[in-house]
Amino acid sequence: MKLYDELVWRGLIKDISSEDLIEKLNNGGLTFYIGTDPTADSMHIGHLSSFLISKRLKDAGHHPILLIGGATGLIGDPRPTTERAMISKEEVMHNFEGLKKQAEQFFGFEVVNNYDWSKDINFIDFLRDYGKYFNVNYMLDKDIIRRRLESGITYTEFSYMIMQALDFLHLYESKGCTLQVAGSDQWGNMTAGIDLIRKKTGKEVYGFTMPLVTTKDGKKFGKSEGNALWLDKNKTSSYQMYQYLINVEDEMVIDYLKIFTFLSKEEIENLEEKNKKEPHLRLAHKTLAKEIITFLHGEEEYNKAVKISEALFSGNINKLSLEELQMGFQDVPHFDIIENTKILDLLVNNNICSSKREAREFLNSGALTINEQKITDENLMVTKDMAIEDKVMVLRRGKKKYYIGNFK
Ligand code: 545
Repeated sequence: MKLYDELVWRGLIKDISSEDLIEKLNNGGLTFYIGTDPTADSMHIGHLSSFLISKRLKDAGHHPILLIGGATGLIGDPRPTTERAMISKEEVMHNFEGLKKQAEQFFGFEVVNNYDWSKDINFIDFLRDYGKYFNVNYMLDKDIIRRRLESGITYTEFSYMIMQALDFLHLYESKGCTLQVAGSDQWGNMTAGIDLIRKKTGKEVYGFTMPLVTTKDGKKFGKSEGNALWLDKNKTSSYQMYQYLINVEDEMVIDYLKIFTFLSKEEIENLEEKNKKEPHLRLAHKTLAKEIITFLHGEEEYNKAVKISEALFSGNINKLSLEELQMGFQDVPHFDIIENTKILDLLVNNNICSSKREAREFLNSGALTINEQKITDENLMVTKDMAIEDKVMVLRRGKKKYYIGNFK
């Protein structure tokens, strides 16, 4: 299958600037870029979908450049809704370093920083050499800008598209970059660059966008309880990533396999068949989790996530290492334990039970376990030798309510 047809099949093409790009994509050899602003020091799953396209293009013989916006990050790309809070220069530089490290770790792409060329443009030259090519009506006609006129947009954010446009011009003139790739929210900024290059050089460059990845009801993909799914495993563990991916909506799992994995059309269609016949095996979900976590963090991390998930599901946590335990129970309530605390005090003081009476009820009914051992003695004194490696105690109340006690 030709590259363009594969991108269409995978649902990765939303807008394309010219039909001429189709043959150019299929022929290979284009230098292209994708940009991201350093709004955080780690990428999240929202970056992954668009950056994986860059890997698909690279594998098809094109040359990727990853731009991290050390300059545009100081200005703020206007959102359809509200003005962004300005980020300090120190924070932008800190975030830049974090993203650069990840870009090299996950993709190995050439990384450029638009601060390197933007910092040398003085205010008058900006207005004369670039601003002169932007008619205000043209700028107001961009969808996101138009939607901001009611709530208000500052001159700073209004100027952003000129900065992104001059990036494309700079990369075109300095590196022969003739294609920009982005998610669909970037169409206005992208076409601003295409138009600037045409006006300044008479040359045609190209862009295409991909649809933003959503859930079945159109919500942003990759938000779990309001938190982003970070690609930094110290922010979002492979276990948390696994839990999210294994539970994506059944109706969406095949689409996500197309977007987030390098499995072939045949492999994905086979999975679709198996998924229909034996949905309870959740083979498509497990494959999605395996492909993404293995790509990001390696097979060992994936196996760890599966091991923790199975141990928690079956309830026998004793085969988990201390590190696996802490990863698995990262999101449950934690508290410190002082040696020789009476169990009734421990249960009430840490809000596991609401009163000593309730604690006695749970103890008598065998509803409380420490490291999966039922505890029933209300006079029990909690000691380190009851903990895993004298450090960690997993308390479970009822079927699924877990708590982690740490001996200091
Ligand atoms: C700056 C200068 C350029 C070219 C591009 C840029 C960045 C661009 C932008 N991109 C988005 C972004 O988001 C940060 C949070 C993580 C998603 O703002 N003006 O920086 C997103 N981009 C990836 C995709 C996107 C886009 O990083 O393009 O559509 C999200 O999938 O929103 O010369």
